[in-house]
Amino acid sequence: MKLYFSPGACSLASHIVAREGKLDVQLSKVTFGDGVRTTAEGEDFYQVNPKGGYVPALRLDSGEVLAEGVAIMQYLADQSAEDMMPSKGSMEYYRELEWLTFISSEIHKGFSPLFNSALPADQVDAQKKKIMGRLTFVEAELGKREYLNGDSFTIADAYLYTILRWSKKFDMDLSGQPNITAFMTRMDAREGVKTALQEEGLETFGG
Ligand SMILES: N[C@@H](CCC(=O)N[C@@H](CS)C(=O)NCC(=O)O)C(=O)O
Repeated sequence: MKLYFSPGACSLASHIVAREGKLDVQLSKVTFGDGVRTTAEGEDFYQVNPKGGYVPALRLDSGEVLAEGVAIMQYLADQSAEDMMPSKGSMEYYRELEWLTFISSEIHKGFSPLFNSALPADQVDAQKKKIMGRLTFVEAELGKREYLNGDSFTIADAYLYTILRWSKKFDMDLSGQPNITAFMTRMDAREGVKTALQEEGLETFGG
């Protein structure tokens, strides 16, 4: 399998799942240029992911390409012998889907407008306030357990960690959320996380 990624982007979550799952996944770095996106192998990335040339995308051994981080992470978890996803049909499974959807639509896509450097300052402030509001719920939940869906790592943790790394880039202070901060530290220490960060040339959240 080959994972198309951009360093520190949301594709890091799929990368972490691949490494936590001890899977044989090769990497292909996508370079974002002006109207051009090229893979490490020189392919036109818009052809690899025709939905819009965004990362992550996973090329399966069959040659087929799977896109959308939430689908990729679940696919990788299913390929792995590591337990990173609750059993289908259990209540924990639906909780996992609840977390993945919440992170995708409420947190990940809450951050997305901030990457537009032309966004007016009042909208930047409003967007940050909205994200911090969503994090109030996450903070309370992480006070009850070590990871989002229990006391062991699941794919939703990789996703939350990846997105919350962006808080530093946008000067959002998480120190008032001790449970979230402890979660980030816990994630920083995981072997799969350290490997994925090192392969993307990134520092841990704690630095
Ligand atoms: N719906 C996609 C969105 C992925 C996404 O937002 N990717 C960003 C990086 S974090 C990207 O490649 N953005 C470039 C673009 O949208 O043109 C998913 O959940 O996987």
